[in-house]
Amino acid sequence: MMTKLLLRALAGETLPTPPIWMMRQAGRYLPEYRATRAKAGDFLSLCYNPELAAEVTLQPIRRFGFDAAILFADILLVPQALGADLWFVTGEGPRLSTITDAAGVDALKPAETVHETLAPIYETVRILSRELPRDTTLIGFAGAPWTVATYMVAGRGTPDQGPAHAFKDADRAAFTALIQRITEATILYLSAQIDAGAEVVKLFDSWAGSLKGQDFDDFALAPTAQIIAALKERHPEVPIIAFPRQAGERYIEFAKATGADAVALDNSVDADWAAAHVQPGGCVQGNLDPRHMVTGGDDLVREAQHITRTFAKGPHIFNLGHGITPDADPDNVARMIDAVRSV
Ligand code: 1CP
Repeated sequence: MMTKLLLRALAGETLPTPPIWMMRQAGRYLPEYRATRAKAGDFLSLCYNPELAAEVTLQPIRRFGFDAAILFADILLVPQALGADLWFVTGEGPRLSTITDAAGVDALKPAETVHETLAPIYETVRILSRELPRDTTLIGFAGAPWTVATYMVAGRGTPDQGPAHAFKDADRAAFTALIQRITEATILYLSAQIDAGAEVVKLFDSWAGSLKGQDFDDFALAPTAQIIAALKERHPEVPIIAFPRQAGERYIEFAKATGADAVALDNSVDADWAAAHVQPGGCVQGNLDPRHMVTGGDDLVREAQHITRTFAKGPHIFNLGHGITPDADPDNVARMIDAVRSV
């Protein structure tokens, strides 16, 4: 019998208490994470060190008893595996070599070679699938192609994804080839995570909200649907969560159009609207504003319980609408979990 709460919600079951986990639950707001990271050296060394990456994945499980653990890695490891240079500037964020034209896309490595770089990540997954508590579900992940492409084109995070839009508008065929290369690499990467023991996978399309109309169809929906179809063919039993952040109205069609088992709602989405229009299409995840993890208090409890009650009539996974921030107070995380479980 299937007992893990996260898997039951993803199978469409309406539960008395939703499973809970949190985006970026392993991270800088936790003193034990900061200590392990200091031991690893820099962020990328931590990602590629299976023992230490497994350790930081387990830290929030030990401290809070979440229903799911998410593999510790980063969406930008796939560009690196495809041949991009990647480094992290302390206090600023990731930097990559840029790709701005067809020649840059052609120079990328073939998708089949990504395992050479990503093998340590599969080892992290294997360690976790041995060491996690029996009731905790292991989530693997990757960035969705559009979001990954925005970093590969600009070489960094951008407020409006301007460089990726400029490339797409200047040479749609070359940009489509870039999306296709990332799509193929992502299928191989996620499939290997599943072979290593990931029980669920999630696709992070953090910048989906800047795509409109046909661009949303071509670069958010279509590649996500292609990845999901390929994974379902190889691993029909593994549920997939899609996170088309800031997709707005387009959340309504997203699960059906892509084959995702659940959609993760960002915190700009009104819970009552999503319960009426998105949840009838399947399981939803979300969507507490991460700022409550900083400010706490009665507002945190009220809002966490409002979300829990609003989604109680259908399958729901409690989560934040985006990642927890480094200035969050760990005590507020415990308060949030108590609030949800006492509804
Ligand atoms: O200094 C540090 O220790 C690094 C901070 C950090 C962490 C903890 C980065 C750099 N990545 C991560 C881990 C991470 N990233 C996980 C691990 C699992 C967990 O959730 O606990 C996951 C799932 C991600 C995914 C990720 N990386 C996304 C998608 C989700 C989102 O937040 O929108 C994105 C956009 C990235 C890129 C990235 N990596 C790191 C940073 C600071 C960024 C954002 C850069 C930017 O846009 O400027």
